[in-house]
Amino acid sequence: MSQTTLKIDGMSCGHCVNSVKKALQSVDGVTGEQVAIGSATVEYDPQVASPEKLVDAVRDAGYTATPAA
Ligand SMILES: [Cu+2]
Repeated sequence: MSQTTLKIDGMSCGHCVNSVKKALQSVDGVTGEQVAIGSATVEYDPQVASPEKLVDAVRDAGYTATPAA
């Protein structure tokens, strides 16, 4: 398993946290995520998912994600 942290812009409340959580959970290969306002830490199977896919999923949900490296 790999773990990455994303910086997320555009989140302001618990609703945003839930939206981002759902978006991350919808990505194949994601096995766990901790989401707070402004950031998310995601555990994923690197054979299936990638930081790029996580960023895309968050972007589709309407937020701006940047890998925090
Ligand atoms: Cu919100």
